[in-house]
Amino acid sequence: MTERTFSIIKPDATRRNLTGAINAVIEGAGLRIVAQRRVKLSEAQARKFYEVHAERPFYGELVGQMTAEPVVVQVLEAENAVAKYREVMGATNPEQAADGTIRKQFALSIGENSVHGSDSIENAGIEIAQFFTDDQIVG
Ligand code: DAT
Ligand code: MG
Repeated sequence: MTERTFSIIKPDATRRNLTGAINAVIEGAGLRIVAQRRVKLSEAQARKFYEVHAERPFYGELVGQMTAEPVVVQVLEAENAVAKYREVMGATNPEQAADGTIRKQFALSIGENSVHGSDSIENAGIEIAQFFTDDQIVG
């Protein structure tokens, strides 16, 4: 079934001019970029987006990194988009990411790991709605 997932190209990647290279991997895997915008996250936006991690020791560092420089927020569409993008991204820790994945190719560390992707269909819907209205998504 055609599905949508939410993606962020993180500051470590936008800073190194990797937006196009990452989009090439995304599109090469058959995911369609059906919405995309460059934005500098406010601290409130980043805290809300990652609020499930609020109690984790790295939360402050994560919010700091996500707000340091612009990000690119995206909606990706494909069959099984959520699982497919998780596969294309690779493991959270780039040392454990498979060859050819975005994180294996581009991530600097477990924290600066270049991309975010939703971990469930339900969260994809919640995350997309934080950044895009329906009319901004053109499938
Ligand atoms: P993912 O981004 O693969 O879904 P996650 O949801 O567990 O991973 O964590 C969200 C982000 O938090 C992750 O992309 C980078 C940061 N993070 C996770 N674990 C970390 C750790 N042990 N040290 C530093 N940052 C971490
Ligand atoms: Mg996650």
